[in-house]
Amino acid sequence: MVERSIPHDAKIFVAGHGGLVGGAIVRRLGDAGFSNILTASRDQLDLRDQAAVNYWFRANRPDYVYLVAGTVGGIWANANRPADFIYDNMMIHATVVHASYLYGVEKLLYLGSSCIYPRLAPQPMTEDALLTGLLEPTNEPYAIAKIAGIKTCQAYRKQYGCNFISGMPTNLYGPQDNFDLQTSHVLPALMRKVHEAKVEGRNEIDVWGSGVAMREFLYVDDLADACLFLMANYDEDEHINIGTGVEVSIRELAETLIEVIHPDARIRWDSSKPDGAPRKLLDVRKLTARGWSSQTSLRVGIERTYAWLVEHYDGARGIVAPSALVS
Ligand code: GFB
Repeated sequence: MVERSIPHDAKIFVAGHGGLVGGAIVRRLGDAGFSNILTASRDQLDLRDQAAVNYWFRANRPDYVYLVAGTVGGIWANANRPADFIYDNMMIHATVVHASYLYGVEKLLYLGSSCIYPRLAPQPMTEDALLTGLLEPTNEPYAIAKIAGIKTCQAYRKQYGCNFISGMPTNLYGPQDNFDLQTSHVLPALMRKVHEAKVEGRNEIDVWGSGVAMREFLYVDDLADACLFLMANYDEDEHINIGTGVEVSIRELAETLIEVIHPDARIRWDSSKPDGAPRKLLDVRKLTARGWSSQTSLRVGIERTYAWLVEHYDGARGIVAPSALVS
């Protein structure tokens, strides 16, 4: 393991700073004393445009890059916008990696997703399960783009000697998440449904699927901490899993949210909606062996995220974060 001391005045580009993950990384970098953080809004820079990205890199010359931008969403958004999910993500990964090579970036961290692994991979999923079987159909285009991102980093490492690494986080949640009921992931969607039932004096919550699907949830501030850790300590070709090692069923998740927010609420199952992958638990031994593990329990993460939602909730318009689209 190489412990790299990153100078606090290094130029650090967070691609995707407006989203759940990028926002948390910017906060964590600030807390750690990094003073030269570069960001570019969607209006300033279309990350899908290679010429624009090259121009931006030539003008700004970042030393380190966190590549956490992308079009993201839950099971419904993935199933209904497959073209956006494959096109935007393939383009963003390719342009930023290529420009990082062209303009001599010292190190780049790319983030994928646990959906890169086969639908029926043995659980918990180890890094070497990649490309050993068929993907979950509800998010295949997104997963293919994410796999292409890993392979792009590896190809630039092999051909040009670039220190580009990849982390694979499990399902994420936290402040600044997308709370749109159709396009979001399960945790923010259910949190909002339970909250709205409480404020509107209702007791029934619609939950999609059968509730038996199992998921692992990582609080986004823990992910940001892991990203800084990997930037300083990980230099290998192979991607590395980032998770908690703990899974819950969707039923248990819904019950926990109800317990925290609105104990009188009852679940109404909507079996017309898909369950998606049956299980998605990451094997995190590779990361823990290097000295990092998550700190925030699901219960504490839910309480913090709910406090944020209450503070930012606008009953008239609801909460729809821009990260529903390209972050
Ligand atoms: O978080 P989620 O949308 O995505 O759904 P995935 C997880 C599970 O929660 C599924 C159930 O079994 C859903 O049926 N669920 C229950 C709900 N109620 C709801 C609800 O109100 N909204 C949502 N969204 N789900 C995504 C992938 O998969 O996870 C992406 O599509 C990515 O590619 C991401 O990998 C992390 O965990 O199934």
